[in-house]
Amino acid sequence: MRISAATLPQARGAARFGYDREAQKVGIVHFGIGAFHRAHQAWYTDRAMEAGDRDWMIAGVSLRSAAVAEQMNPQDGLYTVAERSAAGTDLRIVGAVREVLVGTGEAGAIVARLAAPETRIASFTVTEKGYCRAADGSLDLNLAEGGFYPLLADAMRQRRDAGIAGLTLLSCDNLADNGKQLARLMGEYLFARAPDLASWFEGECRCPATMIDRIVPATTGADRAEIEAALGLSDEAAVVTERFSQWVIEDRFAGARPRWEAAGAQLVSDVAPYEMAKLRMLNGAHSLLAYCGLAAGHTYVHEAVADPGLRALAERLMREEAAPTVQAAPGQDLVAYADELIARFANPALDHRLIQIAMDGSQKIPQRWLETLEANRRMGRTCPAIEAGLTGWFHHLRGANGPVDDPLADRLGSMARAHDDLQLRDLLVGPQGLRIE
Ligand code: CS2
Repeated sequence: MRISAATLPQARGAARFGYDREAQKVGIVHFGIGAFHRAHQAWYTDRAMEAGDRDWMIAGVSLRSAAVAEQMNPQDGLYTVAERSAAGTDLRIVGAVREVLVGTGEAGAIVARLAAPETRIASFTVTEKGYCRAADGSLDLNLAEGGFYPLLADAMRQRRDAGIAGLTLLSCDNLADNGKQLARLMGEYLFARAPDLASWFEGECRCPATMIDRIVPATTGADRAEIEAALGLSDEAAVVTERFSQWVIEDRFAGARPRWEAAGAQLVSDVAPYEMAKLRMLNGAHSLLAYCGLAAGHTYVHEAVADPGLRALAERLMREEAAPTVQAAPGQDLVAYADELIARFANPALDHRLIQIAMDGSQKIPQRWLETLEANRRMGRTCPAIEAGLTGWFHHLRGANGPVDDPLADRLGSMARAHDDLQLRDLLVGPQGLRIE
C-alpha cells in the first residue's frame, strides 16, 4: 500500500506533522520540487507549520518532467524524509506540499497559483543552469522562454493589474549572491519582454539572498525499499539526507513569510559570509573530491574523503585556499566549519555519488573555484588543490568518466580534446570566470 492522506494513519515508525493540512492555504509556489527541496525548504516549512504557523502549503512546479508529479500527486503530496547517520535512521513524514504542477501542460494553473493573493513567495531550486545564463552571466533570452521567467511575468502582470501585493522571489540555489542574480536576471527578462512591468517588479517584489545546505543524494531503489520496510507503506517520493541542515536567509521579504526560524533557519541581514564560505569550502571541496575522486576510481564521497591523498587536497582547498578569501561574520568559525565539513563528507550512511556532483561543472566551477583562485591571485598566492581539481575536470570533459552531463558538454568536450591541460587551463580560466568560445 502507498502513502496518501487516506493511508497515513497506518504509517509507523515516523514522526509527522500535527497541523490540519486540509485547512491550510497555499502560500508558496516552488519551482524545481526535486529531492533537495523536499529535504530542505519543504521540511523547514512543515516544521514551521508544526510550530503553529499557518497557510504556507507549497504548490510545487516541475518545469519539464512529469516524473515528480507522478511520484507525489497520487500520495496527496505526502512523503518521507529519512535522516541517516552512523547512529541510524530517523523518519519524518512531511505534510507541507499540496500538489505538483507540470510546466509543459499546466502553465495556466501555475500562473493562477502565482497570481493568487494568498501566494506570497515564489521559491526556486532549479539548479545553476535553470537560471538560463549565457557564458558571460547575462540572461539567455531564448533559454529563458523555456524557463520560469515567462510564467512569473504573466503572474506579475495579473497581480499588478488586480492591485495585489508583490511577491518575494527566493532563490535557493548554489549561485554566488543568488538573490541579486535572480533580481538582475528577472529584470533583464522584463526589460526585453514586458518593459511595462519592470518598475512594478523593482518596487513591489524582493529577492532575498539565501545560503542553503543539506547533502541530499539521489534516492535509490534500495533506499525506497528500506523506507517501505520501516514505514509499512511504499513512498515513491521519499528522500534520504543527513541530520545536518542549515538555511541562512536575508530577512528582506516583500510581504509575509513563514516563521522558518521556528524550525532552525537563521534570518540575518547579510548572507554573504555564509554563502561564500559554503560555496567555496563545501561545494568547492565537493567538486574537487568528485573529479579527483572519480579519477582515482572512487564512487562515493565517503570513499574519496577516506583516501589520504584526496583528503589532504580537500583540507588544503578548504583551509588554505578558500577560507582565507572569506571575511567571516562575527561568530562564524571557519576552522570549525572545515572540521565539520570533513565529518559530514565522511558520513558512512550516505552513499553520495561523485558522478552526481561532477554534473554541470561549467555552471558550478566559477563560484566554487574560480572566485577563490582570483582572490588568491590578488594576494599573490597559488592554489595547488584547485589546480589539481581543474586537471581532474579536464579529464572528465574528455570523457574519462563516461558521457559528460553538462549543458556545455559539446563545446567544452571539443576544446578539451583539442588542447593539453596547460593550454586548456590558460584558455578557459579567466579573471571573470570561464571563457568559453
Ligand atoms: C553538491 C551539492 O551536487 C553538488 O554539486 O556539491 O548539491 C551539495 O551537496 C549541496 O550544496 C549541499 O548543501
